[in-house]
Amino acid sequence: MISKKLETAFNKQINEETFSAYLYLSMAAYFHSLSLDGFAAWMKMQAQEEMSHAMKLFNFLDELGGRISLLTVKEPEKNWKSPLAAFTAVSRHEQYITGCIDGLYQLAGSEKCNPAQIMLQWFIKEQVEEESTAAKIVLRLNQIKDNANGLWMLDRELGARQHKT
Ligand code: OFO
Repeated sequence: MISKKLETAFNKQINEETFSAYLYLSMAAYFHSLSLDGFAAWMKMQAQEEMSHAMKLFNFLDELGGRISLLTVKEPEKNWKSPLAAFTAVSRHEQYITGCIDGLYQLAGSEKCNPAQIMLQWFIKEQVEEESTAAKIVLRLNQIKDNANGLWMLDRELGARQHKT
């Protein structure tokens, strides 16, 4: 059985992950508007990954006998001033999500919920990867600056992203 406090926090995290999916889909639309279809494909894949995170939490809360309660998903931004600004926003967002996961993990500890702590270790590791990937792309975009060829090459590279196995 899961405590009410932890149940509420899990429901909030389901909402955060769903918002992440929504934010990245909005970025996909932004990149399509710039004809950067590789960037857009990367974002669409990221959005799918975020929905799989939401579902992991959803299924886990259900298994633990918690009551799932879906909250309003806020409207994401629609425009960024450049690809660099968009990926800087990704990087900041992932740092924010890491903070949410860390808080949830600590709450699972103080509520003495070992299964939740064990499950959340997967998310802790995942956040290391999410932050590192975003930081690397921000670095590349900073190096590219206004170089159209560099942007085009990165677009091709990001478009080749494969689903995680
Ligand atoms: Fe779910 O990791 Fe990003 O937000």
